[in-house]
Amino acid sequence: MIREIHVFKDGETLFEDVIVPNKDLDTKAVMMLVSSSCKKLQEWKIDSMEIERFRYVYMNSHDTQFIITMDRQASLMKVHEAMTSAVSKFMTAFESVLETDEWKSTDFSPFKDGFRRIVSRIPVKVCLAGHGGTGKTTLLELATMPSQGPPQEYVPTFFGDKALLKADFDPYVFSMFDLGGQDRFVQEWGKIIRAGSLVVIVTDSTTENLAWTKRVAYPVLKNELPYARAIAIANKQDLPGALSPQEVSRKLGVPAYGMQANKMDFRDRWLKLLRGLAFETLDFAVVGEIEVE
Ligand SMILES: Nc1nc2c(ncn2[C@@H]2O[C@H](COP(=O)(O)OP(=O)(O)OP(=O)(O)O)[C@@H](O)[C@H]2O)c(=O)[nH]1
Ligand SMILES: [Mg+2]
Repeated sequence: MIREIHVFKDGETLFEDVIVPNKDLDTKAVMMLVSSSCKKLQEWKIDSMEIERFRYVYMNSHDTQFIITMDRQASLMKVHEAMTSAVSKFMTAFESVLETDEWKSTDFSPFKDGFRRIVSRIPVKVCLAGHGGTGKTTLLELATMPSQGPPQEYVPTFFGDKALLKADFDPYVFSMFDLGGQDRFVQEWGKIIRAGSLVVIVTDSTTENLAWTKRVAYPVLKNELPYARAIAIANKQDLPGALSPQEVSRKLGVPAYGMQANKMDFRDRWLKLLRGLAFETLDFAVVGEIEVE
């Protein structure tokens, strides 16, 4: 997922667009560091550096430094393409002003729309992980098929499924990966979830299911997506004996949110949770940092 872009020339900021602010690092200090490396790059070469769960992809053109901040976990290849499109777009509009002193008095803000369109073209990969029957496919359909309503029957998913989700997530579009949760499919997860940015751990809020999640799902997720962000869904809150979201959070070591995925009324809540995870406006965990008892 692309989070920010910064464009610098002669130590001045020409343009910046921060879609999801970075609360973990001192952005100004990081930008100084990255732009100093960026200045040394040959024209149109792309390089990158990683700090914690972030990746800074940079390019130097017309003595102008372009730096895109993304999640470390996401696909570097797609961001290379995005970088090339962004710089081309910027040059088409502003090449002539960059060649003289005119850039000092130019308004670069119209670049924002074009940049956001580029961001929208790379779907953010969201992985729904959890044991069979916990409600992953129900959640997928609750989000993506509002006219039909969530399924009431349990039809196990083979391997995995995916669907695009466009909602109130602008400029992001989500590609939802619904994993098959039966034990025989878990060994396939590694291949399917590669380069996922966001993980939703789905539980049916029972003690046995939480134990399975920690024993079987955690090793795969931690191994494959250590820098991804995760929340847990404490699903099936309507069933007698369901553990509360607080208990689920405590047992899983991941903030958990209560849900009843088979009820249409919960669609808004579900979309808000996804939005909060993408924009980092709710409590979440970084997969590699989840503590297991
Ligand atoms: N009572 C109750 N049932 C639910 C809830 N959410 C989902 N279900 C039902 O639980 C079953 C779960 O089915 P799926 O969503 O297909 O399960 P899944 O996690 O995709 O399972 P796999 O594909 O095998 O990994 C369905 O019968 C749903 O209707 C809920 O909140 N409460
Ligand atoms: Mg399923």
